[in-house]
Amino acid sequence: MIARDVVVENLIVTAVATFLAASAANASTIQLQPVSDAFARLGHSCGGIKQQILGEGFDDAGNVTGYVFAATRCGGSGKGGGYHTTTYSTWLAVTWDLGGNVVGEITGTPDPDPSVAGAYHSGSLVGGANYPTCDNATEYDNAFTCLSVPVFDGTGAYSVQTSLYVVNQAACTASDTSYCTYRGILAHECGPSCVRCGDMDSDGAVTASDALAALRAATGTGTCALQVCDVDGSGDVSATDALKILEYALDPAVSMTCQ
Ligand SMILES: [Ca+2]
Ligand SMILES: [Ca+2]
Repeated sequence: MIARDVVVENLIVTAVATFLAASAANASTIQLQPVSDAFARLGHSCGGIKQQILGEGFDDAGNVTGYVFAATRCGGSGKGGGYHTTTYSTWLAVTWDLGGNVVGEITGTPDPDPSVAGAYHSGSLVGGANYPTCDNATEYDNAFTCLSVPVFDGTGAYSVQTSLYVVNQAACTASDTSYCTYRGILAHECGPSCVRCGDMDSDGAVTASDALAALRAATGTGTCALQVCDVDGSGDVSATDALKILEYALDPAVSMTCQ
């Protein structure tokens, strides 16, 4: 068995060297969907309804919570031949399932401004502390995207955040978001408290790096919890587990069984 493990180990080291550079975390992300009946909520639809979608967090049932700001601008001839537009808008408190589909909505509550989900308007600068990826240095920067700090659910496997795309910073304000676009983003990944079978480094993906870490644990130069690295359920961590992790990294159809 020792000789076999040496062979397996050599195989893994060679394969790791080959595939390590190509390995990367691959958390999947989807967008939270707009509400389908915004027209009914607004009572008007003139030239389309724009929806700002802001992710907030998770409820006790594990569904995603957030807000949608729906608005439509209606133009018309005013008295005396002048032209004016009327904007009809409403806030919706929305719940989405983990597929990003709307599963519940309440109109008009609690009338938040966009800062509720991390958007922050400080004077003429858009972004702020809740959007750490903003790199707009001056009020004259335009056409940039920021991401809010992700909020994880109780399992640490899902996170929601808001992306903010600013078209015109000067025109994008808390009261007029015509020149900004907010989108709720739901990611399926491993956060700090997430334990995934084979994902030794908890980065949300099983890669050759995890196989190498498991190999180190198997050879006594590292440690790894059984529920993460004993992927064949044998009760210990061996080079066989490392090989299986590597096989899974290359082909997710390979089955792993952690306790
Ligand atoms: Ca990993
Ligand atoms: Ca094992």
